[in-house]
Amino acid sequence: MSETTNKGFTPRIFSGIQPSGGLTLGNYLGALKRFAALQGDQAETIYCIVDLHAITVWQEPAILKARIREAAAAFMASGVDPAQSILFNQSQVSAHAELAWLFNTVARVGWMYRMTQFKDKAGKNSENASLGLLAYPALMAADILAYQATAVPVGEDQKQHLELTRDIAAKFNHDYGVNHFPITEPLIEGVATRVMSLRDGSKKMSKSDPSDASRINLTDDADTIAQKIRKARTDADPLPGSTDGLKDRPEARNLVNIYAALSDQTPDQVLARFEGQGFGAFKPALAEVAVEALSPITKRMSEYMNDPAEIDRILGDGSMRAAAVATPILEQTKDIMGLLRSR
Ligand code: AQP
Repeated sequence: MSETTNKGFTPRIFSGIQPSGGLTLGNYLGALKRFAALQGDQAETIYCIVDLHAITVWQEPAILKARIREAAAAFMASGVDPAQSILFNQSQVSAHAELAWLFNTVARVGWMYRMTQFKDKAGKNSENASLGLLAYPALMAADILAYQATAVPVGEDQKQHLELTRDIAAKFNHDYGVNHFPITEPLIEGVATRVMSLRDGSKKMSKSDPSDASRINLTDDADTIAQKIRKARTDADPLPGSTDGLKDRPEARNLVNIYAALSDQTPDQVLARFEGQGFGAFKPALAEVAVEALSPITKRMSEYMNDPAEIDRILGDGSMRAAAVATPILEQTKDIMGLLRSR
């Protein structure tokens, strides 16, 4: 691969979330909270509800539309300001799908088959998975590179897809002898880059997990949050004084990390306070912190959801601003590839 640097590219942050279910505490801590925090830094921030990704597995049309609006409400309730950032849904900006096709000709089939998310989601019957589920990472590369984004804040689970985006950018630049796409940096930071299921410490908390008890939804009320935390799987031992003592205790480590992320502390600070105490004491304290952090978000979300026309207006406006950035980059890409443009 040729040497490529990000010198000369405008610092730009892009990230997205699928409206494939109600958003969870994992999406909040791994993504939304950080999206909001990154605004106003030196980089432009562009945030997207990736509805074209969501349809790689079946979505009921009537429910999908509501989920797109609900995701927009969650972004704004978490602090993403549509005046400071570009906020839109992917299917309203056709550059994403067009660039994804161009990248389908750059990416190799073998790269796609290696993706663990494809293996997990396609399961044993992968012949019957949609072609879109296999090609998903090429669309994700297009999402990012349509804006020549230099950095992408994501949770740990998206690391492999980000590496594939970098491979596509590098191969494109090398094959066509250009420095057209940046080699995007993943921003995987903090203690909550991989929030785990409340029912199984070896599984990621996920909006499409069949068990609602496995996750905290951003729409859950205070009683539901407290009840889910009370029933969360743990072990019988008291909490240790430092994170070294959590090594072989995935469920305990997960709850301590959630507490730390919600209260902006380090896990060691949390353990210094709870050392020697059991989950009978820790869980109610965690529930309190979770309700305190999430209930203002839930309240703001429902206020936004009361005005769907305003959400649609914001997404429409964001789409036009996003297209204004992406369209010239797409056109340059076509020129580089030798595709004729005569209008
Ligand atoms: N459990 C998690 N911990 C930390 N970060 C997480 N993210 C998702 N789950 C966790 C981050 O949220 C962003 C959006 O993810 P996505 O909606 O594109 O898809 P996903 O990663 O596949 O999330 P889900 O909730 O598991 O969705 P489904 O169930 O539809 O597959 C990403 O930055 C992700 O890292």
